[in-house]
Amino acid sequence: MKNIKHSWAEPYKIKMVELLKMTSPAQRKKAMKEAGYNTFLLKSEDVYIDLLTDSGTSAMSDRQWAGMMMGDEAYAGSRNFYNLEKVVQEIYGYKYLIPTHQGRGAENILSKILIKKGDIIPGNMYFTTTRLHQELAGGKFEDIIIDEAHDPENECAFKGNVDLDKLERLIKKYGAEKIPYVSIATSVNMAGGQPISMKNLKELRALTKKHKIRVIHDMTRVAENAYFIQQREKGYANKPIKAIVKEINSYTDGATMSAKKDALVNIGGFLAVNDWDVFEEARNMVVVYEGLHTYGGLAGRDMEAMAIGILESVGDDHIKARVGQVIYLGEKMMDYGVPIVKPIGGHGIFVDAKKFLPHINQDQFPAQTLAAEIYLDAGVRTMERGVVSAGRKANGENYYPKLELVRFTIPRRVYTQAHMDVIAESTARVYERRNSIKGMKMIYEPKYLRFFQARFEKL
Ligand code: PLI
Repeated sequence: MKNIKHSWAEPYKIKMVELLKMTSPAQRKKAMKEAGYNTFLLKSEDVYIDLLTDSGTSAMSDRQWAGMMMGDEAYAGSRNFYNLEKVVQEIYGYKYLIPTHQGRGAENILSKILIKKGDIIPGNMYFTTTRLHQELAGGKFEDIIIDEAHDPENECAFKGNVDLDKLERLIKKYGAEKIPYVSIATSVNMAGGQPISMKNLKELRALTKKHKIRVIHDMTRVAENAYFIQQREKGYANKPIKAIVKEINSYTDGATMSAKKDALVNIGGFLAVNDWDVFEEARNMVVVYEGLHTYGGLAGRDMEAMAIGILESVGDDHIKARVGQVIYLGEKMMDYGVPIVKPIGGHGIFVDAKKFLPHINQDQFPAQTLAAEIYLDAGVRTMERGVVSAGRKANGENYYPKLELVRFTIPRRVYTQAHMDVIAESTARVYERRNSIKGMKMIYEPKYLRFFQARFEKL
């Protein structure tokens, strides 16, 4: 009896379903060609299992939908804003809240307020929209994540950690006055959903305090990070996710949030800060870019759904099943020999396209190619996270990231274990015929965030 394992299961049952459309290989071939071999340009109707992103794609609960009906759509002072403000203060521990339409709305406002031309913004790996807003505000991003994060095979438990020596070197080189804040993400997206440890956060806080530098937290996937701290870090095994989330935030001065991920809503985000002066400026600026400070581009009902979603997102059972499903898929892929980023991250499986397609060099877009091939096999939509996503430097040169990945992002509470089986099997089939796959060339490139709209042709 001792050896019978305790499996996790979803802490919910299904009340409503959305029917999926199956496609034929010929339909997929046509759709992919029309989409310029960019999975972002596929019509969702042509997709069977959609793993493009976990952003805005989660299933809301009956309580969240009930909350939508309680929307107070007053232009100013909506009841739902005050509910959300209370939840942000109680669950996340930040003092002042500015709602925004989504995460990048908060990044825009924060970057404009804190960054001056010529400033340096160190961070634990770039994120596409975050870095772009820092650059548009006149700043330069510097990567200070530990080297292990750039190695898909390295099994370090906290690959999202900051290398404090790298940060100290930047402070010495540029001076603390040139560094408006350290940009810190929990569950580092581009590294494969890798967590930062509490110990590292505490050390970062101590170092930045000494130099009077703020720490700004991209808390888009903070609950998933908290789960890894609970599972892996000494002293946290018996702490609830809620307490861990609050402790993480306590080492930072403010946060930008895309509530479309952890917080289980289809739209919404916010900026939250502890500093009154920054809040005052943000409250002023939000009126220009988003909407009044008590709605920031959202409907009252959206804010209510977000408030309820935040409460659900820090439930221990919720997060165990959420990350459990991701780990289930990752282990299946590894059983088939598919090369993935290890350890398995919190929001998806990141397939190592350099290892999968070693015969395609980075100028021929191995990850973009692989994402197209995965779709062609069974209609599973994934996304490139490699040289296309990395974009170009200010001088026009391509960034060449070490990581060339295809992201299989799992929406929360949407797909079943059987879907995970289908995904792993489809990927294994593509892996079997990997030697016959050829690279691509880019035939259209937009100026900003090119991965969204670029078009390709097969070589
Ligand atoms: O998509 P937004 O504007 O709500 O959020 C931007 C954003 C900020 N930070 C991080 C870590 C993100 O992952 C993020 C958005 N991510 C998307 C859309 C994704 O597919 O991962």
